[in-house]
Order: sequence, then C-alpha cells, then structure tokens
Amino acid sequence: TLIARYLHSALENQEFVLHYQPQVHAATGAIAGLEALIRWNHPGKGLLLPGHFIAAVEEAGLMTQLTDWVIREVCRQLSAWKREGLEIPRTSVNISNSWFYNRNLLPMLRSILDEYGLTPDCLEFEITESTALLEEHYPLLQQMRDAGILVSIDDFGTKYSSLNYLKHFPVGKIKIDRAFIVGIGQSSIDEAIIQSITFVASQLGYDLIAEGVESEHQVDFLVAHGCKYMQGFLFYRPLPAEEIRPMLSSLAYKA
Ligand code: G
Ligand code: G
Ligand code: NA
Repeated sequence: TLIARYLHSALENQEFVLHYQPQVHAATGAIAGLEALIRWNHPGKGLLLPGHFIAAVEEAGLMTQLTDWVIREVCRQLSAWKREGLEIPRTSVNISNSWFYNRNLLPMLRSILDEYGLTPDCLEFEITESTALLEEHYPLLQQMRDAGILVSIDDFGTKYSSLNYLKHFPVGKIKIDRAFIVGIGQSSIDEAIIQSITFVASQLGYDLIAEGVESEHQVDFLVAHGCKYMQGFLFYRPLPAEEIRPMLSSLAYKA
C-alpha cells in the first residue's frame, strides 16, 4: 500500500507521537495509570489514528520496530516527568503478539528501564487475543510478571481464548471490552456477560478495568459489580503529553 511505503521514513523522521489516556480508580476518580496510544503525525494528512495505519505496519513487518519505539518513547516521557519531580503513573503499552518472538525481551526491557532510571512497576503491557499467544510464550509472560511488569488482557471477552489465557499465566488486569460496556442499560445479554467476567475475575483475584466508559449509568453498574478501574471519554480522552502533565501530582507535596 501507499502508506506502507512511507512507514520507514515515518519512523526515521519521528512522525509518530503518543497520546495518553488516563485510567482512573472507579471509587475516587483519581488517576491510576495511563494507556499510551499511538498517532501518526503525517506531513500531508495530519494526525492519523491507529485504525488508519496499524494494519499496514503489520503487513510491512514493522510492528516489532514500532512497538520498540513506543516502549522507548514511553520510558523517555516518564523519565522526563520524573526528573521534573512529578509522580509517574504506571503506563500501559499495546503489544502485538509478534513482538514476543525470538528475542531477549527481558534483558532488553531491563536495559531500557535502567537507561531511563525507571523501575519495572511503571510499565504495563496490554496484549489482545487477536493472535493466539503460543504456549512457548507463557514462561516469558510469567518472567515479566515476576520482574514487576504487568501484562494485562485487552478486549477481554471478544475472542475465543479469553478464559484459556487466565488458566495459563497470571495476568495483571482484565480489560472489559467497550463492546460490552456500550450495552449496559441496553442489553441484558451484555450485562450478563459483564457479570460473568466480574465473577471470574473476583474468584481468581484479578483487577478489572472497563474501557470505553461514557456514562454515569455505566459507572454505577460497573461499580456495583466490583469493577475497580475505568477508562473512557466520561473521564478523559487520549491526550498529548503536555495536557497530561498538569494532572500529575508533584512528589514534593506528598509529605
Ligand atoms: O488510539 P485509538 O483510540 O484510535 O486506538 C485504536 C486501536 O489502536 C486500539 O485498539 C489500540 O489497541 C490500537 N493501538 C493504539 N496504539 C497502539 C500501539 O502503540 N501499538 C499497537 N500495537 N496498537 C495500538
Ligand atoms: O482497545 P484499546 O484499548 O486498544 O482501545 C483504545 C481505543 O478506544 C482508542 O481508539 C480510544 O480513543 C478509544 N476510546 C477510549 N475511550 C473511549 C470511549 O469512552 N468511547 C469510545 N467510543 N472510544 C474510546
Ligand atoms: Na489497549
């Protein structure tokens, strides 16, 4: 595709930028974390959302390179905030499953964290179920978890392997897909699915985060069913780093 041809130069010319969407504690509304979401600042077309280029990135075989860039950029940003004396929230990065293949991931992550003076608890990975993770990846996921990096399951409930994942490695959070959240107050089927997810999560001791929360009614339903974290336009849209900065509390004020 046309886009694929420009991807290499886009990486080189630093045309990608990250926006950050805050994730909040349902109980207090306080910021609990951020999700990094990539945008392409295309010289001709303006700011492009991932829906316009992620598939092309995959096809061009550049996903691993792009993900490496995202992780590095998140670390650079967090470290800059930290040096300003700000409290840095755990930040999640969307990982495509091909990223897990054939590399010394853990040493690579440790060295990036070291380079930026960060600890593993500032990172979280969101994996989707869109490509089945292989059994050979489970030990690596376990090692990341042991090292302090959370690995959460995105779009939970939408793919066949959902429950199977929970059986094979300890996940960080379970992220309830927006498709079900939309149905709260509208669809008894969606509500029943959410309730079954919250039941499984509570039995296994996993935290839940709802994505795409847009109304108070959804919040009430989710809180009533034990969902601890939320993310959605009702709270915050994905925002550029400059707009996140004033929301971060200063370490100096925490006595
Ligand atoms: O940013 P937006 O809200 O339009 O996100 C659309 C989709 O693109 C989301 O499903 C998200 O998971 C995906 N996405 C956003 N940023 C990244 C990224 O850095 N890497 C990958 N692999 N997917 C991303
Ligand atoms: O599934 P994933 O986390 O990758 O999805 C992130 C995507 O969802 C981004 O495109 C983001 O802009 C979008 N998003 C985040 N919150 C909301 C919301 O409340 N409503 C809608 N419609 N989209 C949202
Ligand atoms: Na995500």
